[in-house]
Amino acid sequence: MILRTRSKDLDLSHHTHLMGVVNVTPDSFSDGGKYFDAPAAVAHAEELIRDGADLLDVGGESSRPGADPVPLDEELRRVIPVIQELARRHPSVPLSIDTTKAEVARRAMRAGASLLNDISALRFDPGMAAVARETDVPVVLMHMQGNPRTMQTAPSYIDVVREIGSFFRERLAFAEKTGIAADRLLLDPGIGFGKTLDHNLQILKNLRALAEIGRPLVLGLSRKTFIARLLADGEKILSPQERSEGSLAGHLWAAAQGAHILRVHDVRGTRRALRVWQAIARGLAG
Ligand code: 8Y4
Repeated sequence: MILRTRSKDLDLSHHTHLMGVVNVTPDSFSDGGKYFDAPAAVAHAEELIRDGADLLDVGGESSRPGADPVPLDEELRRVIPVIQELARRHPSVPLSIDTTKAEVARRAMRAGASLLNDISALRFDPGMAAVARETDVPVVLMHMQGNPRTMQTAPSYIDVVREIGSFFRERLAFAEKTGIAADRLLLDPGIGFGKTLDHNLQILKNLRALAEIGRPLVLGLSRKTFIARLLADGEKILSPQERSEGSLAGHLWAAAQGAHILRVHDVRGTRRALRVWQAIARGLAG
């Protein structure tokens, strides 16, 4: 499965790709806002590139449960300078823009981004499908029940894996109808987006069924709440930094089930663990 981007072609069949998370938000839930200003975000992104990130996901709107939306001008002010500088310094590293706003996506592509990561799967902004079609970039279609402000209130499914499968088929049909080529579409079950702990575990357990739809699977579970819940010790909820081993366990599981791209904070640790895991899976070094 080869994904063509403006920066480079990604051959997703040979190894699990790592998408490094570059948060450009003051309330970034796992980096404590350390990387808000553009030079600091660029420096963090460059560390992820050195650590072996295959691509980077740049986002300026926190998607944490309960988070408030960010106004357009503020989101642009955060992400555009970072994308511009990274595209100039690292033209062969594909940059994905994490946004649900068509105008942010359009300006990000002009600034050098080469993928669209829309957690609403082209549903929140009626102009988004046209931007995707016109810029011709690969698009991640992520599943979410509800919206980021309300999604964790009362997630409810009869069969979460089947419902996500139906959602994927509906969004693939919508995207193709608006003129986005099928070979540019990626799917993501949206761990934590309108899901209980058990929903997240059901999805991970049955990832193969979703991979069988035939489009590359993107998965984000790094430092998410479900890991803290599994590792909770009494009342004390683990901080994002304390969720690293749990995240790694989830990432290795997802890779084993055929996930193509993992959206991770700890690129270096995940890359090193995957190298060992993949050598064993192949029964060959190198
Ligand atoms: C619960 C806990 C819910 C944390 C959300 C979060 C994903 C993503 C994020 C993902 C794709 C986060 C932007 C960070 N998660 N994009 N974005 N897939 N494609 N939020 O799973 O961890 S936001």
